[in-house]
Amino acid sequence: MTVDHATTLAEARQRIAGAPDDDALRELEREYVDKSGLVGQLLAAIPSLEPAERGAAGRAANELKQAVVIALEDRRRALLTAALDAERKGDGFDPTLPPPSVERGSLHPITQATRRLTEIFHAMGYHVLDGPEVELDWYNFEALNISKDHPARDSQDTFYCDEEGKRVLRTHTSPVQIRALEHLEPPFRAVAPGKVFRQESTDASHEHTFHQMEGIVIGKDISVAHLISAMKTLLRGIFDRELEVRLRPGYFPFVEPGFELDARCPFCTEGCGVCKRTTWIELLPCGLVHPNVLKSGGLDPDVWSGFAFGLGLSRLVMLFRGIDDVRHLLGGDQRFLEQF
Ligand code: FA5
Repeated sequence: MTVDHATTLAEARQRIAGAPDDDALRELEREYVDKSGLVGQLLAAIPSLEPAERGAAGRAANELKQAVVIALEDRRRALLTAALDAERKGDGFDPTLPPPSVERGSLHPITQATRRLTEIFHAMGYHVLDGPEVELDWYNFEALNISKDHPARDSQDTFYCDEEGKRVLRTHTSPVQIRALEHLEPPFRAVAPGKVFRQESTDASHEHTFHQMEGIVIGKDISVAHLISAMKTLLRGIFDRELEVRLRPGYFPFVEPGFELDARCPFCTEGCGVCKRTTWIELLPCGLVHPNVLKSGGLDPDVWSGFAFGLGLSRLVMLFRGIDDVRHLLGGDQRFLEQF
């Protein structure tokens, strides 16, 4: 196969210079440079030449290839520059400006708090459990020692899901206590974060849908001292330091005795807006698991005992983040959410 290299190169350069776009350039590249193209054919023909001619033929074919490749690159660059110039003139695009900032999402403050707290509990050996939001009346009330006519039901005004009142939107995360008792082999420790629902009029500190985190520890000879110690460890995990706690009596049918646990305000020493000038913040209700609850979960109260607590996650997040109205949390207002 013989070609006049100078003429071929001149013709290739002319065609490349006139190529209108990238597709046309790719087509010319195929025609000249690829294995099946002209240069490929020249190289493939070398073994059939006289040995004395092979070296010169190889060099000539490679020089032709190099020259065509350079011409292709030059044209590509020229087309790109022309496109940028056109764009710049057209709509003010300036490739020298930094690109517009990318809008990044973030985790909801409740999710952030849930992850932080479950990490702390996980490190203390707690299982992290989930439970259904549509719950049977048995788990939400009966098994927790709250019978049909129990006045405690009034404090947890309930959304019923059927006429017979068998299914409810869970009013607290405590039903997971019973499910944990049913499924885990004692002794065990578990927390269950999640959404709960109450049919009540809303205000800055009451929402119909909010988050709690239940905790339950079952073992032998569990006492209030264990409960206090666990809560102090939790506080150390949150605040990175020791905080004094105190118990006030509290009534919940599923614990006996029941308490409200307060912690020394982590933000002041003499009273501030967060602790309403008292130097104490209400942290959570808690207590020792009632024997009837242990029985509902299939455990013998003469052998096993335990403590339980119900952290108001939504209120804790408000406290931490300085949020003045619980309704912002699930309100879906992007201006609120963008702050986190
Ligand atoms: C209970 O729900 C119990 N199940 C907690 C418990 C668990 C007690 C285990 C003992 C042992 P209470 O109704 O107080 O208790 O709610 C617990 C927390 O949820 C409250 O301290 C508060 O922080 C939060 N909370 C209650 N109602 C609302 C509401 N409407 N909006 C936002 N947070 C609320």
